[in-house]
Amino acid sequence: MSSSCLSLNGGRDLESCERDAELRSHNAPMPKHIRDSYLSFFSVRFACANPKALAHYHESKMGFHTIARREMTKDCNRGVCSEVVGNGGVTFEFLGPLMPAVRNDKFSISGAEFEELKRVNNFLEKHGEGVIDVMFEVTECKKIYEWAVSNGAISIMKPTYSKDSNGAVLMATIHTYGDVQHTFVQKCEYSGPYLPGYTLLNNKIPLNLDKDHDVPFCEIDHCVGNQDWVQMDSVCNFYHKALGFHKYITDDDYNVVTEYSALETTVMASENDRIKMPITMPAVGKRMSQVEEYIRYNNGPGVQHIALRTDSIIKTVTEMRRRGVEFINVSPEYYVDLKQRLAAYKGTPMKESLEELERLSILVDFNNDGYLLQLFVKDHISARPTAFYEIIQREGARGFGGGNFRALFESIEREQEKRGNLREQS
Ligand code: TYF
Ligand code: FE
Repeated sequence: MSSSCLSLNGGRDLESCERDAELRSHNAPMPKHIRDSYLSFFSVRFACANPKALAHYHESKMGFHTIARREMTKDCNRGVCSEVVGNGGVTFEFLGPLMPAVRNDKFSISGAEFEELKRVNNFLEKHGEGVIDVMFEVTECKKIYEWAVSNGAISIMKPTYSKDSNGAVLMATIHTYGDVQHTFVQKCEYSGPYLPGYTLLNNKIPLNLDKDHDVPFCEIDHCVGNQDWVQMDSVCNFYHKALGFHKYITDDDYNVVTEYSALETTVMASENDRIKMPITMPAVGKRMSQVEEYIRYNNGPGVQHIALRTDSIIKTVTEMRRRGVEFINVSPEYYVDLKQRLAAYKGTPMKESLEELERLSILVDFNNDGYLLQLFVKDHISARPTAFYEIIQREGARGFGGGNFRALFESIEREQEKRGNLREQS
């Protein structure tokens, strides 16, 4: 039995793990034509108590607009309702349970709807509000699903068509770390704004939006998954064997910072590198790592941050700050040090002024490929100190901000300390 089966078996018995192991294709990598069928992130689904409230937060603070919703109707959407918001190429869906997951003949609800209701309720009870499904757009849903399941992935939904007047979509869902899922979405000449079966909304004019006040985002850049002490290798193996992802190599040296924040990261990516899923694990250090704090409050592994890529971070951050969003601030010495480091930098010239970046507390990292600008939202998405957003602009650099890790993690620790969750380890 492989270790990925051990840690990701969702409590299954040995026998069913062994059956899967037999099906597993003798260590061969996923064939290239299947690996090539991953296109990009499609959407991220959150489990939450009140989808309209979370959608409103994203509209008012982050410039999203509501594009669709799943409403309770006579004959469908009886278990979970949702709000779908978008900004540029970023799409989020907020799922909220319509009732407790207790079978009751008074409610007419289909088997599949009841299963989804159970998953959302279970997620909320165990983890609070957070990311339940990271969805990928693909061109070969069935092939990816079948490869994944025969290489150890636990199925949640086998490939299933759904359609409406805008066309059809083929979707399948598997289980990944914690209680997080991946759904593979294959559009079959589908022209609607999200998925079949949703009520489409035309209110493309979000709150406060005139041209000078938008919050530009392009796409989801990466989604980081926090693991607990033993699962790192098995999770990375799972992304490689079952999903056909590869290890994405960058210059970032996560080990340099273990003294401060005690974590280790391996970035797993799709063939075209457009889907990046860094996998992070706590490491032994002097202090309680931010990953440990997450694991404790999330009650296990889960998605820790979602990085949203923008092509004008100054505009995005200025507007988010104007709307009242607070960001993690690094110490002023960071910019003294940065100026010295930049003086020796011969790469891509920076379009942005350092004064403005400093005023907005934006972090800068650079190497031979180019530079990147990044910043982290201070408040978490839910009540718990768990998931949060990163804002990132890439100008050639393909890393994750390695040069900022030390200053960033020290700032994150200051916030952790305020919560009473930073202890010296003995
Ligand atoms: O994605 C990254 O690697 C960077 C840095 O808990 C980072 O955004 C890594 C771990 C973490 C916070 C930030
Ligand atoms: Fe990140």
